[in-house]
Amino acid sequence: MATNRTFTMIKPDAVANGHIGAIIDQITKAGFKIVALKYTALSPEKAGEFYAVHKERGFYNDLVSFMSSGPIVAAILEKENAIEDFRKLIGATDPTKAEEGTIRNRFAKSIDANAIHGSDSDENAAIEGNFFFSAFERF
Ligand code: 3AN
Repeated sequence: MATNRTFTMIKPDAVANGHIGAIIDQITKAGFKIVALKYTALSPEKAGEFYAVHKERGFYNDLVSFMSSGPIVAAILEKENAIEDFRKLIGATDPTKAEEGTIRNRFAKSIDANAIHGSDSDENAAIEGNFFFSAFERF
């Protein structure tokens, strides 16, 4: 398993608000190497599949409709200690609690439209990366 890789999505709110470039800049300046990158969109079915672990949560339907509301940027990133360091870089799920200078602090508007996703474990990073990318799309 790729212990130094994480998976991210720049969410529809951050894409719509024109923050793709600034977010990728912050990610690469923090030392993450881009292994795979894609500008795409999730259908409601695909978003439901991606967030299946949250199926029982009250916010699931809103999350699925938000995540399929517009294009996203998906990426696999590589760095030593990638999972933990990337979670630090993006900040808390609720942007009002996200530390100053984090991606969510800078670009997120609310807990559901929170600009960016970051995997929470090596196992999920591999599952999420495989959801979007074939072996031929990784460098
Ligand atoms: P994170 O993205 O910080 O790992 P998760 O995995 O717990 O957070 O939740 C997945 C996504 O579900 C979040 N990125 C956010 O968009 C949404 N979410 C989580 N908790 C809530 C909540 N209490 N209310 C609304 N949306 C939520």
